[in-house]
Amino acid sequence: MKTALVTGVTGQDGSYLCDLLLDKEYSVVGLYRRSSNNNFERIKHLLDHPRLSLEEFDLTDPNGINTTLRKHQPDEFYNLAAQSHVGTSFKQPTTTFEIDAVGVINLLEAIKNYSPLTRFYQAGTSEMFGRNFDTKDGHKYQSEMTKMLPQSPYGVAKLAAYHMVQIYRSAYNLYCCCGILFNHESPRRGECFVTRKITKYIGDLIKNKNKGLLELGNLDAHRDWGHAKDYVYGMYLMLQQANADDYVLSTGQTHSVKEFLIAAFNSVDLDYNKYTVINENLFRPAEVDYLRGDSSKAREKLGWAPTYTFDTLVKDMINSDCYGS
Ligand code: NAP
Ligand code: G4F
Repeated sequence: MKTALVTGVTGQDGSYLCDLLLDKEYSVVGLYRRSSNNNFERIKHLLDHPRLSLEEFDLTDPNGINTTLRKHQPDEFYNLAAQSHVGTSFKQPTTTFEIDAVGVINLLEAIKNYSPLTRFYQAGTSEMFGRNFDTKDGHKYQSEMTKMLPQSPYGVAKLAAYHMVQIYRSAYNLYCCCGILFNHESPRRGECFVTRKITKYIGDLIKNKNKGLLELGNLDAHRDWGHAKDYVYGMYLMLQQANADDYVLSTGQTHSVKEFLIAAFNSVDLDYNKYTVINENLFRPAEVDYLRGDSSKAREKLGWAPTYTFDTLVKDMINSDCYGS
């Protein structure tokens, strides 16, 4: 039986990846950081699973990381933990860098020293491209070949980690991959991210729980939104190949925040204009305006393809927040 360690097990992707790995008969160790009210909401359906165990772990603690790697020497290690909110990274740049960049060095060192056969996945992001894009047939897109020019402390930290993964792969011959994942959402998405903020608001509205208007920032930014379930499958595939490499996962479609807002409100026959207000404080000091990924490499080499469209993603989130299904 294969063993996998998953950091960020309390987060959106960590929870879906656990579902997938347990379905594939792995023994999974979910790594979580201690808090005053350990919140296992997203994995509550798995807490009694005989092949899932949970252990305390913090990416900023090298000693604990060394102990964890030495103890388990897993077949696969998925690093999904991060300070993952771009807006917060402007307010907490040092913490973000400590977790998202130095934390990855801590992991790579532990794997090199104590478990060099472990296959390692690092959660990279389209935020690393920042404002940059390439153009093909008049369309803007980002691929593995697009130059990365991050626009946020989060993007810079993730780019540092991406380069460290490449260095440990070439210098020490470790099997380590970086997924360059475009935005992916789901009913388990954190409520501080714009898609879930919108669908949660609509759910509360339907249930007569809302007190005020929905405050939003920049509605003009474009994102390539997929479903987290599809994307964790791509992570898994990256660690099953003959050779380690880096891959973009994306749908290839892009929509503005305003388009998501309209689609979500339309799906319950409501007019978003009546319920939303722009709050300038929610604009970021620097913005990534346009993301649309070209995932040809993953489609060709991994056989990966998204199964959800923009419309079925919106529907899944709305159904969950409004009707609990
Ligand atoms: P998420 O829901 O915000 O989950 C982040 C996880 O990291 C949480 O479990 C959190 O624990 C944990 N964490 C934070 N700091 C930690 C630390 N110092 N030590 C150990 N654990 C820590 O994020 P997600 O959406 O699942 O994303 C998963 C990964 O993919 C992240 O690395 C993110 O940056 C990256 N990514 C996400 C997307 C996307 O669209 N979702 C796209 C590209 C890349 P708590 O529960 O205690 O907070
Ligand atoms: O939902 P967001 O916070 O996602 P963002 O910044 O694109 O980051 C997410 O995707 C990245 C991949 O590209 C991940 F690496 C990262 O971890 C995270 O999962 O914001 C999306 C857009 C932005 O342009 C933001 O300015 O929505 C805009 N927006 C407008 N109003 C808002 C709001 N974002 C948030 N969070 N809250 C608002 O009220």
